[in-house]
Amino acid sequence: MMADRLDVLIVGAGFSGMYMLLKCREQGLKVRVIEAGSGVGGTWYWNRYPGARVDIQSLDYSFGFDENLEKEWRWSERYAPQPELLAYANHVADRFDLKKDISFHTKVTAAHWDAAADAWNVTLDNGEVIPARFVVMATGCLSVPTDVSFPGIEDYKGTIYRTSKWPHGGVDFSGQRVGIIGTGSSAIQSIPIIAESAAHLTVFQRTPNYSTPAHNGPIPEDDYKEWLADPRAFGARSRATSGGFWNDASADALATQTAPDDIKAELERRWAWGGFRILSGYVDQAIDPAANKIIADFIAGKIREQVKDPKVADLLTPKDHPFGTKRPCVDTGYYATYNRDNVELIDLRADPLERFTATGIKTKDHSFDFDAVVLATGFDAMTGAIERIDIRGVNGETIKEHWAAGPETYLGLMVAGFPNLFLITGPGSPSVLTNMINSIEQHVDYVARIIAHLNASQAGRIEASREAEQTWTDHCDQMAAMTLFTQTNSWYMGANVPGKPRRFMAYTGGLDVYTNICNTVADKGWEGFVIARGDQVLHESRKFDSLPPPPENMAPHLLDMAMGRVAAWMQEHGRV
Ligand code: FAD
Ligand code: N01
Repeated sequence: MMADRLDVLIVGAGFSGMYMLLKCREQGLKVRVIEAGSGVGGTWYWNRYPGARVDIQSLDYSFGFDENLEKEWRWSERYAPQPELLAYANHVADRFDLKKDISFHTKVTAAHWDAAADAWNVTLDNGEVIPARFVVMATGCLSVPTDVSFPGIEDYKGTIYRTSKWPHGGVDFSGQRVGIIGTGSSAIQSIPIIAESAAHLTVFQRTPNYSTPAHNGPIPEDDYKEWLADPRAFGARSRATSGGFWNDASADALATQTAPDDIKAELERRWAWGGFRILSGYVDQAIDPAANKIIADFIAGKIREQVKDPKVADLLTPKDHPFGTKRPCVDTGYYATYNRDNVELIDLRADPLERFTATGIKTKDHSFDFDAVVLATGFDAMTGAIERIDIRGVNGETIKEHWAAGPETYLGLMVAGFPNLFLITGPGSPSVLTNMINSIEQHVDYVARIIAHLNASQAGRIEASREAEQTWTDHCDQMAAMTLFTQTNSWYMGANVPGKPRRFMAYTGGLDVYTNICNTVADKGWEGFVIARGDQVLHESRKFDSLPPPPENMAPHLLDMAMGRVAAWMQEHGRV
């Protein structure tokens, strides 16, 4: 069944898809959104597990494109809980009357480029095929759970829940024996709440994570006043940072060159403020292992302070990765939960999980009976949702084939050989290293600008050149190689999915730097892009020349360390 041709087909109705829809409407485009779920909100639609909330303060994690929207919405807490975030998504959808252009309960299964028409033929799981000039993948970076399974799981007679597909009516664990597998952000948020109602909770931990306290509560008075005085300026300040949120970042302080008492005072101040502030006290933390260890040791001390049993505290202390190289967690009462009589921690490194049984889980040394097991086992991040769609570009190559060695993009926005296909917060953009809502707005605004430009110049298509894609991908790889990020088996590196190519997937240069690069590319007349109509090439700029200059203010020893790692990377990848 072939539908009428659209100007733009958007996949996904999370914050990315919703805002993209609005921007397309502003241009009078014929647009439709396809969403697998039955409502808007994406992440906040699916992840309804107990304790789910943002780890970026809500005042920052809000759209900034409409002054009236900002003024009429009030967050009730510093870190909004999932129901409120979902209510916000619905408020945005209703306020701008978005739902009428969204097809819910529908999945995009394929998108094939039709060169003769300068358009995509998009196939849905209901059999419909929709021709669309542009396709926007607003499919989310953390929207597809990993395919994790365990021997014997089909024999288990109790109930299995996934944090990322939580039942809409909630779950009552009162009086139940519950097991939870995983100790990432989802688990760390849900464990304290599940422990309050369950008769007994067993946490299966393979790798401990660093977590800092949210100190959730009312929005801090000072922040609120500042926001009220000028929401525009508040948002602009956030967007001009590397992380897309104001984090009181130090410009040049080095942990290795600061007196221990001063470091302690500074880290205590940041710990007391809560959340991610601890990440941005010292500029050498992300590059110099010695500096990183100072902060990691401080957090280890905080874990010991909170957990009464020293053996449990030790098990909960990360030892295999530098602080910040996995996304740090932000918790409410996580460590103290292990002081409860009804909570136990099982170290899967010492006592590996062997199988599920009819009544629970068998590890090497123990058997456990559970009424319910929660899988908080994570996502096939950044590429998972895109690669699950059969996307075929100009040569019939699939995007999965194009990314066989890891994702390669131009600016995280487009892929060579896949014209008129845009990624929102795709691999190669700052994305998951930032306050996502600000990254989403920047990307959507930019894609809307590209589409407007093409329409104004009566062009049929835009494509990233392979040269520009290669230069950008090398730049992303080199920027990541400077840091400690690449030394850790994280989902950022694709390491949580067996067989997934190992590449640090986000751009580490910061949202501020990245935004400038994107604007320069546009100002220079769409550098790195080929713009055409049918056989006629209207604009051809194959090289990308707008790399940012090397960091100016970096301490010499840090620069040496970072450049040494880049040189090693170049050698290893034959780029010398
Ligand atoms: P999503 O919200 O993931 O939406 C993508 C949508 O696309 C989904 O609804 C999905 O169903 C749909 N979709 C995917 N594939 C298809 C298909 N083939 N066909 C049809 N529909 C499809 N970021 C932060 O900055 N701060 C936070 O505090 C934060 N907390 C998070 C907490 C959790 C539990 C998770 C999982 C992520 C969190 N994130 C956070 C990241 C979060 O994903 C982003 O902030 C943001 O919500 C992403 O919006 P999005 O619209 O790009 O993607
Ligand atoms: O997933 P994760 P998540 N056997 O990948 C374990 C965002 N988010 O859903 O580390 C045993 O972090 C795995 O162990 P290991 C945020 O960006 C934000 O928690 O592989 N264990 C790990 O402990 C976050 O980073 C919030 O050894 C297995 C866990 O499962 C991202 O989403 C809240 C296993 C997975 O942790 C993902 O977080 C929630 C196996 N076979 C999510 N397989 C906020 O706070 C996996 N594990 C805003």
